[in-house]
Amino acid sequence: MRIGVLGGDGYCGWATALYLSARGHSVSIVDNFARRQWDHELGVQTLTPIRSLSERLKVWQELSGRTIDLYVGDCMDYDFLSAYVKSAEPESVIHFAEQRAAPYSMIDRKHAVFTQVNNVVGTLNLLFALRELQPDCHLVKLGTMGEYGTPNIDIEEGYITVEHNGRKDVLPFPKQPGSFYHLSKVHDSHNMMFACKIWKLRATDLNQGVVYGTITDETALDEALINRYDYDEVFGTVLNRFCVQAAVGHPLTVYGKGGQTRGFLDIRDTVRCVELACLNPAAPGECRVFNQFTEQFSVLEIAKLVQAAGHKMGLDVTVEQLPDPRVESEEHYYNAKHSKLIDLGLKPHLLSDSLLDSLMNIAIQYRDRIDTAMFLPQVDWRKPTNARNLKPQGVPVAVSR
Ligand code: NAD
Ligand code: USQ
Repeated sequence: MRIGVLGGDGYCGWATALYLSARGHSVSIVDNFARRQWDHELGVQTLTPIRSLSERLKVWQELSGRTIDLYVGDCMDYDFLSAYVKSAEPESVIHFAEQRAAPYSMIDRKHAVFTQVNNVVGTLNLLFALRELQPDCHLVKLGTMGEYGTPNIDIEEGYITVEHNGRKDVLPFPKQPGSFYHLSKVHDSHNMMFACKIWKLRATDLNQGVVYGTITDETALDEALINRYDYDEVFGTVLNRFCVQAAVGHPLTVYGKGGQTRGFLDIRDTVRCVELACLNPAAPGECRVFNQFTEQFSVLEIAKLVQAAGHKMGLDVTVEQLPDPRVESEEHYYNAKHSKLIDLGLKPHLLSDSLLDSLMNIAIQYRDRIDTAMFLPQVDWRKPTNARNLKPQGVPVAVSR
């Protein structure tokens, strides 16, 4: 299959591009390297020393004999994106290319506006490019479990049957997202549903949970193929952060009561889920939703698992409950359905001690690159952030750290 991976230089996108290429698909990557610039802007870096994309692709070709085509450009630029679709003629396009950190979108007005424009306009451009040039192409779009928020009822996969005043309908599940980033995904979902309805496009919205892990079979082949491992307060996700904190003896930073419950999955399952969606496309006019996670945990449960794994490795791991910088329910009901990908054949990698050990061992291997100043939260949902070097975009600042 000809598959486009938009955002193929990022954490999920890089692992996915290699996985699909290894399975014989003809893969092309689109990326504008915005993510590498955001790292520069925030003064952070991934724990793992990632190489330039051109070097990664060269090494992959040498090792696998397979070529991945690269298109460098911005999804917000319609001329570029439509030229890409025309040239690559993808049968499936996997859209990862968005600003994906909730804290980044909550820094201040500029970052909120940037996040929503980047994400919503990129997806809209893609919908228009597919309609114009490749209407049968299956759009596989990364959404997020955070679109639903934490309602006091079970969460369905995208749609819910509602009975009201004696009438019944199947409607989109109510959305109560918790950041301007998560809101951008809700806006995308609505635009996709509408485009599928009026133009008979085919789309799958993958409402993914929090991803953990860094190693996949392909990225493990050579250090030049190593994937990102973010642990900073803006882009680092909770389990990855806790493993790095444990490795250097920093208290695990549980926000608030720690009862925040989320769906989680191993990055090895991210790549497989995306492949399953591509191999089993939506029908023309269908906008289906899969909840893409394998297990649910509270933040405190995650901290206890990391603490236990650390103790087994002889590490002194403590847990510190910090005031929650976010506005979110710290204790709540949570039961989200997630059977559609299992029905298509997903065999989940469940969170294991060996995975936690390996994440901590990677942290120990690259401990010279760990900056503990990246652990404590600075972005506050309640007010604009002026701390550290998190300044509005485009305003030159002298950084001293
Ligand atoms: P990432 O930041 O590592 O990668 C995103 C990539 O997209 C980057 O390489 C970036 O340069 C590129 N990009 C962003 N905007 C672009 C634009 N306008 N034009 C071209 N390229 C652009 O993020 P990730 O963790 O790989 O996440 C990928 C997708 O999966 C995102 O849409 C995210 O919302 C979703 N997701 C991620 C997680 C997670 O835990 N990482 C969980 C659920 C959903
Ligand atoms: N948290 C802590 N301590 C930390 C970091 C986070 O307690 O040091 C808490 C947060 O307050 C939150 C939970 O852990 O309650 C998850 O936070 P996170 O930063 O791991 O994840 P989140 O902000 O939700 O975003 C990540 C990805 C995003 C994706 C989302 C999936 O960055 O792209 O959409 O996970 S979901 O959470 O299902 O919406």
